[in-house]
Amino acid sequence: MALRTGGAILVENLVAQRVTHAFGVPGESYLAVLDALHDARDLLPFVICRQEGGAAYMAEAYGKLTGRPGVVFVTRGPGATNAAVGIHTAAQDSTPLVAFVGQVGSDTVDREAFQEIDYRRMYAGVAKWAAQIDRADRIPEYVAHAFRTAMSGRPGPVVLALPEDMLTARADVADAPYVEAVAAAPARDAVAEIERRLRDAQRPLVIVGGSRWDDAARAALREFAETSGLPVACAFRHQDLFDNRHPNYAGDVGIGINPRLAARVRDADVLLVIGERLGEMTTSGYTLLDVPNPRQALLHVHPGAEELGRVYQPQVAIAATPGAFLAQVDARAARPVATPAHAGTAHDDYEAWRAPRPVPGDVDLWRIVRWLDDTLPADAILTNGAGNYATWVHRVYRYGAGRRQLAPYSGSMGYGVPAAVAAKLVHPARTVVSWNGDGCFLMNGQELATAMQFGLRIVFVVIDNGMYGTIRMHQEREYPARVSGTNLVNPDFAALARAYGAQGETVAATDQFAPAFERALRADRASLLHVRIDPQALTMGASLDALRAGARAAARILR
Ligand SMILES: Cc1ncc(C[n+]2csc(CCOP(=O)(O)OP(=O)(O)O)c2C)c(N)n1
Ligand SMILES: [Mg+2]
Repeated sequence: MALRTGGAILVENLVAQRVTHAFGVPGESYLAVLDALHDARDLLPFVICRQEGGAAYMAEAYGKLTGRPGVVFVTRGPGATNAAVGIHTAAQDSTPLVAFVGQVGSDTVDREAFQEIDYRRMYAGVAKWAAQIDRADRIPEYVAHAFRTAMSGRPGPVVLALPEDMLTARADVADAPYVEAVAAAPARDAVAEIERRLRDAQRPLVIVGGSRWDDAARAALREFAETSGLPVACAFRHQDLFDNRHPNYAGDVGIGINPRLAARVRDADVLLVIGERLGEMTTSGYTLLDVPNPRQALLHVHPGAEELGRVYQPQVAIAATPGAFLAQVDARAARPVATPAHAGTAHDDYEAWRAPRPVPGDVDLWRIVRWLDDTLPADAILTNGAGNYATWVHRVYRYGAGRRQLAPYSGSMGYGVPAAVAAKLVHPARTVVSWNGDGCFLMNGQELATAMQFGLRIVFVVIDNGMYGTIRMHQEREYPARVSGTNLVNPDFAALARAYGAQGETVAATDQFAPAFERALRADRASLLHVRIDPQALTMGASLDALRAGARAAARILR
């Protein structure tokens, strides 16, 4: 009999799932797991973080990049509550993630013992599955089920609580085998119906998004677009599913959408939606399609059957992964008879939308991001969180064809730093750029210490406008000149980076950016560029003063 502790059984089952990195913050609640991780340190490095929010975001980004669940370990109550932001992001972003949470022992459970929470109830509304492993001999069963659940259908987070005495108990049990996501493939007659609808369409559009894409599915999409001639738009923060330089690329259907693209979605007669669940940000707040009966004929392909018809009633609904659908659909049969030049016009609209416009101040983010677009390699990974600073990369930088975008569909701040840490760990040879606002950066800037500890040469950029600019933008529109809760007094971010041991530089004019960025790329460690922009450069189109004047004028008209 080979008796192992619960901690050892758990870690060895994660190794069996070929997990390459576990992220977390330690707690005395799961010392037995830490001890087992010591034995497994060559196979399964434990990436020690500085806050569980950062750790959970890293696991989420790992899930986005690999399609396999990111693994995060956190302690009881405070650890579990700190981790919530990453678990919620995994839910909204449909990302596979498994969170392991320490739990009080069965000898004190239900007394509200120190840091005790029932995680099944706490995460019931957020996680795909929240459970507790009460017996060490059932760990392999729970881990395999958790991994399959996190990856299958519409992927999402699973939370497993680990009672302390269960982790130190010993059991003799076999490890579970490596599990894969459950395949979901379409029925042939439904695919034929989609081909027929597209063939007859006058103003068709394809929208892609969601998870469960892999390189083969991306390549199949490209081939499908080229052969069918259909224009392809990417959903909010899924801009890397299709090469943005491709003549069939129509732009991103997200926040601050190109009005011409919005019109194209609204006026489409046939919409083929692959993998995307048509969330609020992709539909301009549920306005681009009518609820529940869209005017467009909606052909909806999504791996989670429960997402089909959840808001919009499709005319054809297919529960399949993007790859399985694209492998079956015949692009020649789907080629619309009536619309040869359709995709080219859509791409021209996209190019016009990303053409630079004047901005106030000495730092022009339009030109800086265009330079990044020209310069970054074909396999670069760009991460960001939430804020107006992100609109520049979303609109000007061209993703896809190997370039990856790691950005929260959940619209959560603080993602850019930890996501970059995960990206550089998973892909050490690739250029990783972490793009942050001043507000966003300080939500998880402490993970700069993690980047230093693990020797990760990431380029962090902080776009500093001295405010929570997005909220200020809404504030100036709704309550002009009544600034409340949005101004920030910031540290010297370059000096802060140097204090962490990273390279730090300040950029105060457009022309300083490129040489500073090149120095950052050449550095032997992480670097940070503190880019100070004019607070007037609040949005890509309108200055702060213009927003305020516009809101006041509108208020006068209403009076
Ligand atoms: C975790 C979290 N808290 C609050 C918000 C609300 N929020 C959205 S954008 C934003 C401001 C972002 O500020 P910054 O990073 O400086 O970017 P800016 O808009 O100034 O470019 C806030 C507070 C959010 N989306 N996520
Ligand atoms: Mg800001």
